[in-house]
Amino acid sequence: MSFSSQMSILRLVMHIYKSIVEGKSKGTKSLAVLIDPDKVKLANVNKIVANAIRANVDYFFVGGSLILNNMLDQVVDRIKAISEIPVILFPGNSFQISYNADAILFLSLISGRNAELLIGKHVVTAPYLKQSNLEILSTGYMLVDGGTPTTVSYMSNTTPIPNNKPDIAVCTAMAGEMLGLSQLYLDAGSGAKHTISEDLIAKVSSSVNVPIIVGGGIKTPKQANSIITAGADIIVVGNAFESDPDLIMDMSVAVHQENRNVIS
Ligand code: 1GP
Repeated sequence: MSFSSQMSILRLVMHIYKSIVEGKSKGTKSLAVLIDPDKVKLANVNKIVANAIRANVDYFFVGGSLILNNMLDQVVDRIKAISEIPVILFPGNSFQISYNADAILFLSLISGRNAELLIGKHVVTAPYLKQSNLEILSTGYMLVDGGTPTTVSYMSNTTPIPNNKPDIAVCTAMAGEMLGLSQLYLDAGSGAKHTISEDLIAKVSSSVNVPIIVGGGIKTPKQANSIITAGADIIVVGNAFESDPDLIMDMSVAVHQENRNVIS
């Protein structure tokens, strides 16, 4: 196959990344609802998805640090059955692959020094992903201290970047971009006591060109709006929506409120 045909196939396949990059270049902001198959009851998925559709949510992220109940496929299928919002896997380990999702965050834990999570697991997973139709979103995953030990820091055996050390985050982000990672995910971890500081987000955002995803501990529309204003392109919220699915609408309004001005 010629290089140009390969590139056209790549362009066809990479429609989610294309929409993320277009959003970034226009300055529009997005909201992702995180559904953790371990925490959510299947019966609640319908309500979360219905609220997300009404609120014009941009993406579903599905995954968690552990998968205890083997519900990943069922949760993905339930979402896909009732909505057209793209479903992106956010895997906590190499077992968390559902071929029925639209894309996968192919995460390299660049804030840590655990070789398995930088490249080892990827070598094992690559042939499975190659056989799938999943869009692969190479993502530099940066764990930032959210004020409490999280499952992800324990499971990954890595130390998060201190929230008050933006220089470390900036250098890590620049290195991730130079290595060719196509986006960065700054995560304080699910259930973080406090969100990633606006100062750190702003400094990272102004140091790289790739899209920035931010999550962990976001509970209020005000917090989401401050994080967006600091420079995040996509906000991820999980826990807060699991406790109160009706919060999705207000959070979506807060994230999307400037988009209308950008588009018009
Ligand atoms: C965790 O960024 C996500 O990896 C979302 O965190 O569940 O605290 O919203 P919360």
